[in-house]
This record gives sequence, structure tokens and C-alpha cells, in this order.
Amino acid sequence: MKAFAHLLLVPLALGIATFACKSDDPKTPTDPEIAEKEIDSKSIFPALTFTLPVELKQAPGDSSQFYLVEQGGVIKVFANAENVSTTGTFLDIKSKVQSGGERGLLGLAFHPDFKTNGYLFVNYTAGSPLKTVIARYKATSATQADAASEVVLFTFDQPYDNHNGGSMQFGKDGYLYIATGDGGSGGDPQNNAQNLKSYLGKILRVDVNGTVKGNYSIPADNPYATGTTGNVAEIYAYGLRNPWRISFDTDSDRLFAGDVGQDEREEIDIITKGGNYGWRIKEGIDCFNPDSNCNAQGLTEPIHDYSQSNGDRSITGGYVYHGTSLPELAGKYIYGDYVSGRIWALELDGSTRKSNTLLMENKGAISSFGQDLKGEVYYLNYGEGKVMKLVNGNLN
Ligand SMILES: [Ca+2]
Ligand SMILES: [Ca+2]
Repeated sequence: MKAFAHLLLVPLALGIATFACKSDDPKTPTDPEIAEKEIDSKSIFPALTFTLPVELKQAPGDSSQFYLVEQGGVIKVFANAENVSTTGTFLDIKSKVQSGGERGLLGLAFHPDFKTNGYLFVNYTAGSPLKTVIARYKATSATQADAASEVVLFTFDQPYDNHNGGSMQFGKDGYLYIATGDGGSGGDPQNNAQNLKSYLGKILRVDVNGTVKGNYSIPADNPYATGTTGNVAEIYAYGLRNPWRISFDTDSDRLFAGDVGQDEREEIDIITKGGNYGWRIKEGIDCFNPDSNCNAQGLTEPIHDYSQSNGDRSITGGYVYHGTSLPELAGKYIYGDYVSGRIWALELDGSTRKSNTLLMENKGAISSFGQDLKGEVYYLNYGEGKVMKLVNGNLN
């Protein structure tokens, strides 16, 4: 694993199978020149250092604080002020969480009515044999959730330690969208992503306000809502390998996913209901299994994909920028690569790619992006434990 040795940390890996490296000698980058040199990033809460940060969120309607998920099972809360020097523990469920490698507390989503009902949802790996748990907690205040308030919505088995997805977002439809990985190993040996009877390799969608399934319901227009075929009723879309970070464009309401590739290609998908995003038949735009002449009928191609040949080996999906401080990024999807530390801006024209611009390089192990309520974009440096913000390099 020569290519990753410089990271000096256990890779969160996000689906980087340890046997997945084909090129030990990454080629010289061929990306376009950094066109938007004024864009930089800075450590925005310099006094704060976190342990293996994997998620940054704000609660609906409250710009005064941030919530940061540490992979080991803790959610920290802190004031949205550059000079902040202290954090609080919003939730500590370390005792429930199996963490390490790609396992851990991997996702957080606040109920759209969090201010009134105090509900938040988490996605973590637990137990032996390993499973993913989707659970609700209740906060007693904006700075304290009740660790004893867990209500499990559902769980599903994880056949391997890696590829656990974990990202969760609420749509404007009020439903909770959940990204799951293909279960793990390499090459999806169980063919889970194409199996509609498996929770793995999917985008799931549930109604957290319902009780038909106990503590949630199935949206009536989910593709397999009736469950009569034996297909998983929670499925919204399928054919994903390890969607590591999904987000809604707060303007267009489109759902973006960064799907981590195997040995060759990383991809960005716009997720639509019932879509099949191809894995393990395809990896990005290439056939994977079989490795040539694959049947791509009915598969949705990525909106953008890139080769791993430049040392970019693990996409981290981000957010569509809607802030005010960097107008040149308005409406562009900001994403990065965990291994190379590069960050790009993808510009779409309708549903086709217009441009893809390299913004920054060597920004560390980018485990996640975040977006505040004003639309500004942040990312997390996993190894250094820092919250970084995209800023105007001429002003900072
Ligand atoms: Ca797994
Ligand atoms: Ca795909």
C-alpha cells in the first residue's frame, strides 16, 4: 500500500480495499490548472482539534452552533465562532459503537423539526457479527442529547468490516435518505448492490414520522413499497459500491452521491428514485464484472467520474455551494478525494457536466464535507482533526 504510506493513519479507507492498488507509481496529475486561485481553505476553529472527525452539521434553523461526529461514537457541539475554544459532548454512544477502519459512528441527520421535537438520527456499526444500526435519539436541549433515549428504526447485517456507507440526509420531502455500502470486501463478492433483497449498496428512504414499521414507515412511492416481491421496501436507488457522503442541493433538491470506486474509477451520481447506478456491473463508466462487454442496459451513468491513475483513489462527496463569500462557486458541487487531498468544483448544465475545476491540492485526508445554513462549505481533515472552510484566499 505504498501509495497511502504518507498518510500515517489508519485509513478510514472508505472502500479502499488493501489489495486494490494497481498502480504503485501514481502518474503526474493531468488535471487542469487551478483556475480559481483565489479559493483557499483555512482552519476555521483553530483552537479545536477533533478525534477522527467524519461529519459536520448544523441543526435546522440554528446557525449558532456546529455538531461534529467523531467516528469513535461521540458527537461534539460547539459555538459557530472562529475564536471558540471549548466543545461540549452532545451525545456519547461509544459503548454501543464498533469503530475502527471504516466502522464507527458514520452519519448524523437532524429531524427537520428538531427545534420542536429534539429528534436526531444516527448511523453506526455495532455488534458481533457486525451490523449497521439506524437509530433515533432525542435531545433535551440544543447542546445535549439523551444517550438513554435510543430508539432503533432498523438494522442490517454487515458481512465485512468495510464499505458501510453511513451518510444520511433529509430531503425536502421530509423523508430520511440513508446511504449504505455494498457490505465490503472487494468487488462486491455477494453481489449485494444489484440484489434488491439486500439493504447493501443502496440509497434507502424512510418516513421517520410513521409507525407502520414500528418506528418508521415506508414512503408510499418507494419503488418496492409494497414489499410483495420480497424486495427491500426501504430501497430508493441501488447499484452503489460505497456512497461516501450524499447531499441535497438546497436549491435544486437534487441528491448527489460520491461513490467510491474499486481499482480504477471514482464517481459522482445524481440519485433518482429507482435508479440503478451500476455497481458491480460497472465501476464508473467502465465495465467491472464482467470486465468487458457488460450489459449496461437500464444503468444510470455517473454525472462525472475520474480515473484513479493520478493518485485520486477515494472520492468524498460534498455539497453544492450556495454561500456568498465565494460567488465563483455558486451552484457548483464541491467534492474531494480522501487519498489525494484534492478538491474540485463540478459545474453542471442541467443534467450534463459543464466543467470540473481543480480548486486545491494536498489538503489531507478529507473525510467529509459540511455545509452551514448559509450555504458555505467546509471539509474535515481526518488526520489532523481540523474543520476547514473554503475561503477567499485573497482576503485570508
Ligand atoms: Ca461492511
Ligand atoms: Ca456507478
